[in-house]
Amino acid sequence: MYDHKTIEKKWQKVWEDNKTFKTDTADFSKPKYYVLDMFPYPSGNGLHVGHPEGYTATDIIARKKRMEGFNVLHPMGFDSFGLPAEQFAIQTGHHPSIFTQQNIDHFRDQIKSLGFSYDWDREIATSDPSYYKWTQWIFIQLYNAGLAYVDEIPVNWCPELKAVLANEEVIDGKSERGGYPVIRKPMRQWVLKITDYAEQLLNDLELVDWPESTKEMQRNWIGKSKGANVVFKIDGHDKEFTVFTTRCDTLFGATYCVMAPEHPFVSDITTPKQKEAVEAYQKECQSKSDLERTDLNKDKTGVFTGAYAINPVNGKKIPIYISDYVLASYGTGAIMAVPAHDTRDYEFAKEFGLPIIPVLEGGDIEKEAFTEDGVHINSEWLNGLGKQEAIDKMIEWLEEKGVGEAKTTYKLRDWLFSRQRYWGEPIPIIHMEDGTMRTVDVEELPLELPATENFKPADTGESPLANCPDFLHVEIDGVKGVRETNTMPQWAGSCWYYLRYIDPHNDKAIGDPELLKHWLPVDLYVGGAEHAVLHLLYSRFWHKVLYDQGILPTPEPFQKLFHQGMILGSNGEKMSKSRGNVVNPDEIVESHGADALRVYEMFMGPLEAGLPWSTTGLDGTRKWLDRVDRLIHGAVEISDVNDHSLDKVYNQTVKKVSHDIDTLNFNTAISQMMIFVNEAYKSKKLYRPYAEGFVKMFSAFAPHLGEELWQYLTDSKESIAYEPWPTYDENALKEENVTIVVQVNGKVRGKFETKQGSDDESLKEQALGLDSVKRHIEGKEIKKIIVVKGKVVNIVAK
Ligand code: ANZ
Repeated sequence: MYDHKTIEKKWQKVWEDNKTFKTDTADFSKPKYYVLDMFPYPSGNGLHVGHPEGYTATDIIARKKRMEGFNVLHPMGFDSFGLPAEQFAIQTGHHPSIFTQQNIDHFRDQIKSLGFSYDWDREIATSDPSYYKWTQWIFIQLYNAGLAYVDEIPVNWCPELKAVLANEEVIDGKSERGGYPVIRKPMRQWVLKITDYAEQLLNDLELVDWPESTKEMQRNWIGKSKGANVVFKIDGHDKEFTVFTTRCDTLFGATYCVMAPEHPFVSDITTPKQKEAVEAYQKECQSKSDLERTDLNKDKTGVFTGAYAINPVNGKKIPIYISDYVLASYGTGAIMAVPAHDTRDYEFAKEFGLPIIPVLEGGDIEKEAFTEDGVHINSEWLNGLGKQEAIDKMIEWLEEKGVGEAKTTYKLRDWLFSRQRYWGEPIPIIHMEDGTMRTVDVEELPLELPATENFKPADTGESPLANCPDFLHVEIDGVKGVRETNTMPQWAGSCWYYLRYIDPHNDKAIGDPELLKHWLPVDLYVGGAEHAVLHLLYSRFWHKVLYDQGILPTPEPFQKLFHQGMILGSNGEKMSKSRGNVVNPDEIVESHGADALRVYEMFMGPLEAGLPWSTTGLDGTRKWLDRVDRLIHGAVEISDVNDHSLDKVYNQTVKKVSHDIDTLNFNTAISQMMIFVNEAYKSKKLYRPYAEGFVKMFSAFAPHLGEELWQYLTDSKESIAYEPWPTYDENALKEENVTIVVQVNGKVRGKFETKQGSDDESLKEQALGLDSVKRHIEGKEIKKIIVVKGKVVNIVAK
């Protein structure tokens, strides 16, 4: 058994001392390859066995690309602002900055113990002022471009966390982190206008090589919907309101309207008789999340406002209700209800005894809404038309009468960007006494977080920074002002960190434009699918803004994206402290070694699959590494003469391993290496170039043992990291025999069958062995033998 503890430490020290994996990003002489991991949030729990899964995958690719002659950028850093550090700090009384630094140090040690080939000189932490200086700088660019604004809006307020959460952070009415209840509450907030980019974010998904499921999630999140706005007058009021509908062709079937309980008209139009019921209902809805409200299976609830709308196509008076199934934040916050053809409207109409008028032929509206296509009926001048024709005709009519228009709506909302928290980037804005707002001068960045001990959020939702008078009060040219006290959400730092790695120490710009131009986009990005609509949408948005400003050279940040699956507990359930099934990577590094952990995680199954941990599997992997170690260390003869016994399997192995790494099929690459090792043992002889080629491939997976074996095999003092990746001979792979024609002095004298890819020596030997050939060279001297591979052996004899 090889001594993993000694050799792993040894090689980690060599790499560190020699800066083996330092990248010169200004070296444009080689093709570039930028391979990126989603950087970790340095939690107090330390590294999880899930982290090394993606990190090993990218490390194998980085190592292969280096050996193929690419200039590889493979960095690592820490997403170190955010709620958990602050929660922990509040619970334990430790300052988040100290706690975060300890966690980063611990994470870095753990990551280094796994032998990843990161360029540590590029390490970044989002909570480092030299980093967040540029996060603040980007915010100023957004602000100056009119993409950051303040609004009084109903937000997702989590009383337990004392924080406002983005829609993306609320799942089933609970906070994504912690699972605490979330209510709706109006508050003054910073918002980023991601909606301005809805169309580009949607269209440019075409440009990238991403999992289709992730693209689809982004498409759904953006939620483009083509339809029409229709204006309804309110009976007895001079007010009118607008509804958004995707089916304006069903307007003749609209038998009532529904406003969201928060719709600004509700209090005005509600009759005195209905007031009490309406207000009680509004209050009830406050605590429900959008998701709960739109749940299809939920019983429909609502209240009549007492007011009536006038249907513009037929002048009919139809009642206006409020109901929570209509969301304030989508479309116009009001709908026309067509119960005959919309399921939710149907249920509501049944519940409240409202008329149901079919306007499409088909179905049985006694039983349920008919939501399929049908020819129009009960619709005067639309009768007989199909769906699209009727929609077109209705839009034409609405526009002509001035009571509506074609309209495209998006589900995407502007990004709620402020948090009432301490542990985040201060928003670089000053509110002046004269009512104006200004950005902090760029020369003054970073606007550092004040070092306060008083970082607990207030119950009011006011940010802890409001408790720091030195931070708060400023005077500019004699005018007093107060700083913005909200901080940025955790997503801010991770929106652009991949840019900073390219030029991490630049204090004049986010990055040198030449370097950004050379290195963008990221060629391969690997990380969890849970980021499909959060981080991955936000960073595309920022990237596009900076692209539009000419700061970045590409419209998209990440060319290829891959999601690794989750490593589950041995019981097949998610690893969690409460289940007691968490595997600690430190223990595995200690007991089996980092190489074993790496190879095991890559061998568990397809990278994208969720797979259960198995201790026997890990033991088996370690045994295989020992077998490889013995193979090179004398279990078979390493020979300088090729006996050809391994020609085929070696070339097959190079081909398959190379291909499988490129397509991230690491498990099958390992299987192929196992086949090679078995064949080598059977053959008892291993041709030296094959041993070397194998060790090179192996070193991408198990770099410590790989280096050790390389040193033993070649006496090289150099790291294997920049040795050329092995190549293979396609001919050696061919199964079929070929017929070789043998000529003597230009005349055909015989032929023979032989294995494809046989080398010249063996072809000559076989040719000279033929009886028909022997006859023609008898007594002559062989001057020359010319071999045309796979075809002819030409013997010149005199
Ligand atoms: C009348 C109608 C008739 C509708 C019909 C559908 C079918 P998507 O595709 O998701 O955009 N709607 C509009 N605004 C809403 C809101 N704020 N809250 C809840 N529902 C809302 O859906 C658009 C459809 O959802 C709209 O078209 C509207 O109902 C409803 F046979 O209008 B429809």
